[in-house]
Amino acid sequence: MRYGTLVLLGCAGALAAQVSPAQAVVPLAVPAAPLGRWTAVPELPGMGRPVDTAAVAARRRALARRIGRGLVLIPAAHERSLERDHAQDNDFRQSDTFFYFTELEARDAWLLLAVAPDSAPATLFLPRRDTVEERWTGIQLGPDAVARLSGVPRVVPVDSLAAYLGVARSRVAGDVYVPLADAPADARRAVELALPGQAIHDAGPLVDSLRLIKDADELRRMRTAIGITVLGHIAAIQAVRPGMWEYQLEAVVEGTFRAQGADRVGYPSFVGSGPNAAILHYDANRRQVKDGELVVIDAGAEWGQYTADVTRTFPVSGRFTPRQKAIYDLVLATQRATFDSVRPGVLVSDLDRIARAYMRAHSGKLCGRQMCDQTMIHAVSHWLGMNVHDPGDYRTPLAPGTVLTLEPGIYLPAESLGVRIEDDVLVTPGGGEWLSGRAPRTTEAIERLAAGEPRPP
Ligand SMILES: [Mn+2]
Repeated sequence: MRYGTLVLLGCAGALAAQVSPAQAVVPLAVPAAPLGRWTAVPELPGMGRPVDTAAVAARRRALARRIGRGLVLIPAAHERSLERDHAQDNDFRQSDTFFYFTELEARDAWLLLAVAPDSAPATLFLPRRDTVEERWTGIQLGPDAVARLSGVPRVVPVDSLAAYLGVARSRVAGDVYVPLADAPADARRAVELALPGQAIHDAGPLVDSLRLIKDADELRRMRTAIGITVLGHIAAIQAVRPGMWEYQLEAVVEGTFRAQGADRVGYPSFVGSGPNAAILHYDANRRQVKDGELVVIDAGAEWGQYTADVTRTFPVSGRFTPRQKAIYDLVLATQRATFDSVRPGVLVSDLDRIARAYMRAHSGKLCGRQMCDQTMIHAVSHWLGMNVHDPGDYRTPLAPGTVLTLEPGIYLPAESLGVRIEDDVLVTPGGGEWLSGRAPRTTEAIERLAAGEPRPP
């Protein structure tokens, strides 16, 4: 993607004071009226979660380095509508891009980065607190709390955003970046109205490329989400009995997620038994599980905006049949062979090829006339992060800090049999690290867990 020539932006008011003195910045007069004043509403101490201010500042600097010069505008998410959207368990989830650069869960906010070659001061634009609304939905993050949490000292009311941008536009012609795919539908229009005729570039690919390498704070969040997820899978393996309903297993998994502090599920939980185990994205979860069948559970908790993506397959009876174990062990060995190839420099397409080659070489007559890899109609891996299918160019070689899934499967609908094993793997300098390895993975470990025996450490 080409970004063309980037021209310096203007910086408004106190924003300009944050730009290095070496920069030739035209001071911009911001109209007084639209700025207004915050209403003096007391803020609850400790509102919002702690922000790793050093991490988010480093991410903003990394984006600024990629851009060189320009204005970056990143909108927060809107509240969802209970009537018009499928809000389900939450009526708000922050935009991933806004969260990446702020770690704030403020709604309807904007982040502005005024990017010059050696500085990129940030300004947060925040909705005014609405004390009437707060009686319905709770105390909102106000400017003091946001400045304290975020480490961004410049917090101004969002209704002054257009004035800020308009003044900048009147003084300096500069290109503007907005993460178009990860922005509310009306965000582009808002920028166009504030800056008529302004070329708007998509910041998405740049942001996505940064998000591919997880920093220490992101990995802490992912380890938390994955740790919670492992407990949910363990609880389901312990709970399953013939005659249960798939939704009851779903309740065990998701109940454990919530009991352990998950914010929500990272994606709809898949609980497929018997014939449903061979359907890839079955999430109705309405069937009664029967003795002798396998259950596939693909479920991940979200914590702190980051999600896990883990799949376990286990027998309703607590014991694998020889046939189920044979299929299971080929999937498991395929996953191990693929994991052994994880290291910096490798491509996801290499892993897919390695998985399929291994499965094919060891198929024998296990899957009848076809080779077992022919039943694996999905990719063996994808990026993981804030989104279960995290964005990012799949031509990017693995590097330390990349997190991806490894999820081979064999699906035999004619036998009402499906097996998928999915784990989350961190790429390290020397190879890979199983992040979800504490969820039992061998047939022996699963049978021990189902039998109520303590798991080996
Ligand atoms: Mn997956």
